[in-house]
Amino acid sequence: MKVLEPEVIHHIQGGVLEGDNAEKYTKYYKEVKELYSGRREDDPVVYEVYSYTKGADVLGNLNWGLTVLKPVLIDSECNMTKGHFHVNKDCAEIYIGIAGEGLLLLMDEKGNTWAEKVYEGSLHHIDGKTAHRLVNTGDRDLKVGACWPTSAGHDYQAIQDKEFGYRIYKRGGKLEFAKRQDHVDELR
Ligand code: M6P
Ligand code: ZN
Repeated sequence: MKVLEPEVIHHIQGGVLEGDNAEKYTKYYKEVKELYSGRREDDPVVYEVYSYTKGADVLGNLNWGLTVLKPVLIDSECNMTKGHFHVNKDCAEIYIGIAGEGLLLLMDEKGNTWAEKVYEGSLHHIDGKTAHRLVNTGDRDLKVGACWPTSAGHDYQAIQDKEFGYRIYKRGGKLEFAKRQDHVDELR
């Protein structure tokens, strides 16, 4: 029997994805500056996303991803990913906290917004109809692994049309949750 080396290695302890088939993109602050309420003059890296898949066009196949969210503040607002709904609402996703501390901001289709704490070992099942955004509330990189179907697709427009109900700030070491003006919590 042939015994092969894995195509990609996820160095869980302090590392990232490594291998010819691992992909990576880097988001700079200026590419996503409209996410935040305040402004910065410089242009730091805000997050990196690594991913690995095979046969993305085969229904039922999966992606593995790693998000590395930097511990930067934008005028006291905690750094966050863009966040998205899935285009295909039948596709759920699992997140696993790997390092750092943060919140997984979740929003249903009505706009109800809540959060789950993220830290090493925390597991999060994200329903296919629920928007999801990571927020780094700690002082070091927040690393989160993710597994989702290749057929899920990212719907960013729906988030621009109906933003998450809360912004998260850190002032004097304390978190503050600011409800958006037009937001009404119906369920939670
Ligand atoms: C995780 C997964 C990816 C997602 C990435 C960054 O790795 O959910 O699908 O692209 O986080 O999140 P976003 O696309 O919302 O910026
Ligand atoms: Zn997703």
